[in-house]
This record gives sequence, structure tokens and C-alpha cells, in this order.
Amino acid sequence: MSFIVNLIGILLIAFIVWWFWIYKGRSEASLEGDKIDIIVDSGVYEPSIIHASLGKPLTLRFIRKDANPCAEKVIFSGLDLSADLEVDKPYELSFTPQKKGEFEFTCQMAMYRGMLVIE
Ligand SMILES: [Cu+2]
Repeated sequence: MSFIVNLIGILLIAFIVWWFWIYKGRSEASLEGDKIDIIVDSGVYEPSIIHASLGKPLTLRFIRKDANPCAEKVIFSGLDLSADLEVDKPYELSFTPQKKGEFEFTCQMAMYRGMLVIE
């Protein structure tokens, strides 16, 4: 019996991983000009993979639609940047990328996940 319970638990975890990290949020976009809108809704950043250029100032405009407290923060751990987002109040995060690489951004619980790719 406990085997079945464990199996269900593992399947549930696999499903959650697939749903949040693999199936959802694979939309990619490149910056046109220096600004891009990122919609925060239903557990995904849209777009979730953003390509930008080294040394070029950029503005990420986060538009939070999700009232769930899960969505209230966005944290760029590798870039030392974070922001508090209010529902329906766009937040503009402006900076100039100083290093190349892939920088993940997430909500505080890492349910929302996105990636900033600096090339
Ligand atoms: Cu969250």
C-alpha cells in the first residue's frame, strides 16, 4: 500500500515539474528596441526566454495580471536584481547587462520561471 502512495507521490511531482518547468513558459522573444513587455499570469512569464545584448541598456516591463501572492516578486538571482510587482501596475526594470550568460528570473518560490539570455 505504501508503495502505491509513494508511486502516486512521484507521479504527482513529475507532473508538477513537467507542468511548471517544461510544458509551460517556453515562449522566446528578442528585444526589439530597448524595451519588452513581460506578462505575469497563470504561472508563466510571457515571454519567458528573453534575448538581449551585452552592454545595451534594456527595460523589462513586467505586467502582473495574477493576484496570487506567488507572483508579487521577481528575482534575478545572478544579476542581484529584484522587483515588487503590483497587479495591473506595470513595473519597469531598467539596467545595462554587463556580463554574458543565461540569467534565471523567478518569483520568490520559483514557480514562475524565466530566463534572460545576454549575448
Ligand atoms: Cu511564486
